[in-house]
Amino acid sequence: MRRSVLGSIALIGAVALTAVGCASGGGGAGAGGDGGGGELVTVGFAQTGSESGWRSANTESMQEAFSEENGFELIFNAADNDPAAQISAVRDFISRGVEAIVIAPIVEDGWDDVLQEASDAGIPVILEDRTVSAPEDLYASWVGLDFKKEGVMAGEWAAEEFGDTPTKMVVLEGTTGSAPANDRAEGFAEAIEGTAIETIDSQTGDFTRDGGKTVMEGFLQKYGVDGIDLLYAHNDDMALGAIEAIEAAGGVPGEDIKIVSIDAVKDGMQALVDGKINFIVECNPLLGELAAGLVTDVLAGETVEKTYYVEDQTFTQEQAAAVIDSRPY
Ligand code: GYE
Repeated sequence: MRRSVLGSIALIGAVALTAVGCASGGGGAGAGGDGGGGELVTVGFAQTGSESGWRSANTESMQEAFSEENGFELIFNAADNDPAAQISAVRDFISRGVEAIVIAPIVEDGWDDVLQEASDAGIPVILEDRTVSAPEDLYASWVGLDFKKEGVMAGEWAAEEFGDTPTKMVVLEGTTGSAPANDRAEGFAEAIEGTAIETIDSQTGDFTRDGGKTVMEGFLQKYGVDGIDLLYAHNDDMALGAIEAIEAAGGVPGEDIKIVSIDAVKDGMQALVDGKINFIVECNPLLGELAAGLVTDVLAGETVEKTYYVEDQTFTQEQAAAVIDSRPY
């Protein structure tokens, strides 16, 4: 936990410095390292797709931070959750000779070759949001959230809530092979170890509302509303889809079936306030400024850390009601 706080403080410091540098440089990118003169720094950003409310907020945050006003020309690609298409987009950025590449990797595996190609071409890569399994020296830095800790926090709530009471749980997993799906599953499992919570089924809903709804319909057909006590959804959107399925099956979400999810996007927080979700662990999508600060620093030849964790918090129904109107996403 200490590491996360220090990491984000250090990074916020770096971003603040960068902003000062830009302002005194007369609006030029400053960080491009190619003599500047007001030229924009060309950055390719390979986004996962547009699967969730979290993703929309993340895309917006990135587009705002990598704006022309801030000295960047952003080439944006959203791969529709297709790992091969995302790798092609990165190859395209390399062949266009962008100055830096930012990636939100859909899945953890399969990055070694293309990261090596970027490295051979002398183009630094910054990862945001999700992590990769490739060796660390193939990218400059990563900024994102501690997904395992998010899973632990969700699991601790469930352990506290159900403890020794025999509990039948279903799980809506995120995209198979993605870092948040892997780590949120691992963290939750650790936290509920030794409790009477039993996972009766677990399938991917691909982080989408439709996916969550369809998979939950299947669970309900198989076990019935009465056969499920708890749903753990790896993100709010899948929980929201599941809520529709539970209501259509005549159940009361948040009562007949308790729900814990991760993200804390607006619609999720509203469902929590309405009592349809019981607990949410936050996952902050506002990573744009931090990613842009890293790109600037790396291009300026500054030393940066390999990993920067942004801190998350948790929300009960009362806590959500108190903050929902003041949250930016
Ligand atoms: O939780 C989910 C999105 O990678 C942390 O991706 C991100 C996850 C987020 O689709 O809603």
